[in-house]
Amino acid sequence: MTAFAAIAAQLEGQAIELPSWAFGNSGTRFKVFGSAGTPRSVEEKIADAATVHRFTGLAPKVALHIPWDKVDDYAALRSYAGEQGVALGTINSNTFQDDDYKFGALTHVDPKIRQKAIDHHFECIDIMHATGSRDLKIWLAEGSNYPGQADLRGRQDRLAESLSAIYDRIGEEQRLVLEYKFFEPAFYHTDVPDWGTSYAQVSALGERAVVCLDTGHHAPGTNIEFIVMQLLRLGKLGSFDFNSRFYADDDLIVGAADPFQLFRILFEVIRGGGYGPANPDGRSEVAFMLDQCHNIEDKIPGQIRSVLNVQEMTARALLVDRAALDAAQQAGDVLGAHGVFMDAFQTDVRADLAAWREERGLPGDPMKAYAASGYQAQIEAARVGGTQLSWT
Ligand code: PSV
Ligand code: MN
Ligand code: MN
Repeated sequence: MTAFAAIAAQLEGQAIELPSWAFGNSGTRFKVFGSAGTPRSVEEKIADAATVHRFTGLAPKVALHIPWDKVDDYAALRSYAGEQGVALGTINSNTFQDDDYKFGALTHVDPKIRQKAIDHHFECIDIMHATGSRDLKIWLAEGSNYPGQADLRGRQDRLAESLSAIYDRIGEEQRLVLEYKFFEPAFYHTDVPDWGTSYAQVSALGERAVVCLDTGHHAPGTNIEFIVMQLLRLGKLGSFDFNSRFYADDDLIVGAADPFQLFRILFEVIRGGGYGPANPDGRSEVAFMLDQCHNIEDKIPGQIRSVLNVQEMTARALLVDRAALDAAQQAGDVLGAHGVFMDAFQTDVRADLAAWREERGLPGDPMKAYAASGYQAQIEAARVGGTQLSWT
């Protein structure tokens, strides 16, 4: 049996949730470029996400951002997604685009503004009941720009109180997932800047509160796989927002900037039991999601490339000979252990994965198959008139 054949079964059932906002136009503060075929409705975003799933078999769910994806009838949206072949996934709240939140939302000094932000999360929970979603993901754009501007401790206490009100409202089968980010839009301090703060806040809430690790939200040089290991060890890694960064929160295609880092992260995920298909019972509570924007490239192939990158690095991480690695580590064989690790990273699995896909009725090369499918030309011709959706 080849090394790939030995791990092939563990690729079965891998699922990577797509963000609805990846299909809208996006850009930087300098310019948002429009592109032909961009969705004009939530339904068109879902249809594009379902297309990524059809070509890859890897993306069975779409995450929504509220209010970007606000509709009147979420049950109908759920049925529409089902007809397209996908399910609705994580519901992301949004407290970063309302003037009332200039000085904070869940941390604001004014109880009326805090309650408004809490009510927004209650609305998200109602939506989750209609969409069948498990996770409420909270990222807070809260902080301050100048030393002395805010009472850091008071804000942390108010955050704990607000989160507790939200947590009390989620259903038995639902989870509260708290994302951290070290800076931006606030530049001096951020209220949930790191995994430790997120961990402290969710630990105070209870079992169904967990941490979201967005790979783009760390300072340069941070050992992200160490954080992955620690959160898994503590039973608090809830989900990933995958993307790539060179400088700050770049939101580039996962695995594009630093494929080796993605490999190291996925190795720790597997090692720590966070990758279901490699576990004896085939289960894991860690959700894989993308959080990306496609500013200059076509969005659907951008998402196809992304999920393939995650699958490819998962396969390579599964190839690590754990017994040999363990033996070398125990023996203090520094270069031997490193060699075992690098052998797996440097294995080209692309041909094996193409064959694996074909065996399952999927295109061997999803990028090529999408380009040849005519879908892009079809949406470009059909989606004229109306307003193209953008990231916000
Ligand atoms: C914030 O930078 C973030 O990573 C959060 O997950 C938001 O919900 C998302 O970006 C919006 O793209
Ligand atoms: Mn994110
Ligand atoms: Mn981000």
